[in-house]
Amino acid sequence: MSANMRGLLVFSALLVAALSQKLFVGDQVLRVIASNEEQISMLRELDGMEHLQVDFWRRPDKASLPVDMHVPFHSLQSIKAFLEYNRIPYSIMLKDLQLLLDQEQEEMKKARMNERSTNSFSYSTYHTLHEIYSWIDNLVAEHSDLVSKIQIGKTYENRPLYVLKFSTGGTNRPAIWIDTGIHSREWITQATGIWTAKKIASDYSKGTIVTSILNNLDIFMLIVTNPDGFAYTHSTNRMWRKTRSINAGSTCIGVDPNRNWDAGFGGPGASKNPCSETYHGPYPHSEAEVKAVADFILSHGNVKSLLSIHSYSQMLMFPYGYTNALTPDHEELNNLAREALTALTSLHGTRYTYGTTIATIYQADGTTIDWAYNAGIKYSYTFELRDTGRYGFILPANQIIPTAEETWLALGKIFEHVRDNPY
Ligand code: 0X9
Ligand code: ZN
Repeated sequence: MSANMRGLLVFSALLVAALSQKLFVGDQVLRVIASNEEQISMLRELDGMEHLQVDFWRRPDKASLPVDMHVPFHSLQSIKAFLEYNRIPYSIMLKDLQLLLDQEQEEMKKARMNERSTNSFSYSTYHTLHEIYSWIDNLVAEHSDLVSKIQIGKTYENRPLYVLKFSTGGTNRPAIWIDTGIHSREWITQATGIWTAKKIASDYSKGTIVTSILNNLDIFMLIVTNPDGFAYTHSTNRMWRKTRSINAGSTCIGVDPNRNWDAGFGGPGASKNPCSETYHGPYPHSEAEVKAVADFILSHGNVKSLLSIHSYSQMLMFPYGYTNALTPDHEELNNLAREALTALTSLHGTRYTYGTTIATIYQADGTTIDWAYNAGIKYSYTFELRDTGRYGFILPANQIIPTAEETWLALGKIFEHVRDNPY
């Protein structure tokens, strides 16, 4: 092939990418350390300012906690000038977001192969919605005595929402609910969900803790909780977080599905601005995805634990996020979190912080676990998986298995506690 032709091919490959995928060439992620409340409020004012397009990877809350912001190339100069002028210290966490995304794409391409059974599936790769949905069908076919698929509703764009049910019988046994990927760009969470589901299915017959768990409890897993957003992260914008619903009176798309629940809805730990990444939506459960989960859980009526998996920050949190008030179960939830994390850390030394959402990360209103707790589901936790910011949402695929393995140890402690403490 001539050099000319090769050049043309490279050029057209770039063109194809440019036509569909949003590019992040020269975009940076800055880690900002505000030193007082005034600086925190200045950072907050950047949220949802449409021309700057600052995307908070970790939101401003208390001074001294780092704030991570993804700044597009076109506003990098003004943001840096703004920070320097106001003497807000920062460091560059990611120098060029697109370089990382290119690497991620390369790795996904390399791994394409035979995925016709859940044994040949590549658990150390990220996958598309289509691939995950066929993997779900394979898992159900291979373990039809244990695993079934339930469609609990449809998304805004009419995609099916599929829940995996792990059950060895009984009628409406007490249950554990796990959702991953409610924020679509948190790819490590769906990948961890896939590994976990396979682990549950293949461990059952081996006489492990899974056996005793499933002899007492059912497990429900919603691996792609936000399919519209997830499809969009693959087709168009890798950094998409929200749903894909249209907002009346705004050109900005989507609602934050982790601000849309009926628990402290609309408070200051969410945004009223449809252009913000934490927009709470017009009313509680306005999002089809949120409503489908809430309706399913309420109609089930016997869910005892809800585990909602996010990334990143390495945190394990429990209610509340919308108020500083402690729940009556605070001690028990706190002790169980500590025990779960001791197990998690024992595998690879990964360190987590834990506590209530509001004390650990920031005030967040209308979140899944606060709704669940108020609905009577005592053991409600949110995980923020790896890492603490080196790669943030673009966690390299070679960390999927170690992340899933360590998380599994924490999940096991929670499962056992739920099994041994019926209520
Ligand atoms: O802001 C959020 O929604 C969560 N962080 S994330 O980076 N994954 O977006 C933290 C909120 C705490 N989550 C729950 N209480 N469910
Ligand atoms: Zn999240």
